[in-house]
Amino acid sequence: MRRAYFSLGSNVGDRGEHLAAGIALTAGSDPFRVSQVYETGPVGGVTQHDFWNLVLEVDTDATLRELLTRAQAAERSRDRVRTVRWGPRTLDVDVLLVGEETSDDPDVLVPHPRMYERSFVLVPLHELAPALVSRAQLRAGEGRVRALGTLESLR
Ligand code: PH2
Ligand code: MG
Ligand code: MG
Repeated sequence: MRRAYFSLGSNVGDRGEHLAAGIALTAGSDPFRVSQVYETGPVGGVTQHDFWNLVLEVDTDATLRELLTRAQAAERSRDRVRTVRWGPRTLDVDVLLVGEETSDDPDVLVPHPRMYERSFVLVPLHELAPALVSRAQLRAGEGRVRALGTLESLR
């Protein structure tokens, strides 16, 4: 059993509904916790709507491949269309960390190679697991982030 962390984001359509479906499909029947929802400015140079982002923590025996398959099934269930890299999307589910595991598989790099640059990942991850994000890392993160409250309170 180990603890896995995922970053979920949405900036097209009903963001709360997409995130709720993403949590359910990514966690499966494993125990999980979620951060608050954060409204975040788009990072990466593409002009687009603000995102809702959160971090999902799952205690699991699933392999990294199985977790990736769940994350991709969650994205497909929301009719995610891949057009512009880093562009608008109904649902993005990225694997951040899986216990102590590292992966250099190009399909799923773990730890996520950009997670420590992005406030929309660092702030909710720090909320759930303060020991995993240092103050210096929090300060170095890029992008505007504002806590909105729990997903349930927004739906
Ligand atoms: N995802 C990206 C690119 N930029 N910006 C915000 N605020 N939130 C995201 O989830 C996001 C992004 C690529 O996956
Ligand atoms: Mg992403
Ligand atoms: Mg992604």
